Amino acid sequence: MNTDPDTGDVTLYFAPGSASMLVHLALLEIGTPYRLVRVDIGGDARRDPDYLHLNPLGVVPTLVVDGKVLVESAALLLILAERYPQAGLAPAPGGPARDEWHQWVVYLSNTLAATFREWFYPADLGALGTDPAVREALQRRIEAGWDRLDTHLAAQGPYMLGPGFSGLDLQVTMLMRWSRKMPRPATGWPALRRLADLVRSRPSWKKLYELEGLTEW
Ligand SMILES: N[C@@H](CCC(=O)N[C@@H](CS)C(=O)NCC(=O)O)C(=O)O
Repeated sequence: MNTDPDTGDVTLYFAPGSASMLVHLALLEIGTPYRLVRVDIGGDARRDPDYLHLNPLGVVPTLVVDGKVLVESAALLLILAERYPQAGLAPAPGGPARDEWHQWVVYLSNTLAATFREWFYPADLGALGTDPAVREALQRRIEAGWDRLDTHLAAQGPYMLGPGFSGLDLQVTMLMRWSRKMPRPATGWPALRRLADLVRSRPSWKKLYELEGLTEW
């Protein structure tokens, strides 16, 4: 772990380009000070007892807010959007788009992101994980997600909630990025491509690339 000494009362444990990217982007959009701690999810550092104490699954992200340990990237987006309403990551409670906000955050997390987890971590599925038929099924499920999102965006975009940006657009674009080396990357769907271009032109995206040392889309 590398620790940035510039601390705030928000600390994000992250790995470049991983699920922590959503939380990091949200923090950059919010503009609140935060401390960044890099976790080596490929090596032994992931099993660092101090980190496992924070997050028993040893995965990223973990967010510590005022001493409270919080996990699950989509939940962290909901938590941050509620804690910092002025950032406009979510539509206001009671407003017309609030239900859609909840619906999409959960869909993206429990369908698309969960399938990506099995795509990137075949061992989660035991011996079946590397079975070509299973790989193919996972690929098709991810592509079905792009179909669904692209249809939605073509009809109601350019952003997930219509004319205005929200945290959902960060979530979708992070997932799209994960598909870049797949046989059919998400940028092949036109309305998704348009959304990714909008999100990639935001200062938060550019800053994240700088801070996490990312280069390729
Ligand atoms: N559902 C969790 C998934 C977190 C997750 O699987 N993170 C991956 C990186 S994208 C990780 O830490 N992998 C390391 C490992 O499983 O060993 C979330 O969204 O926060």
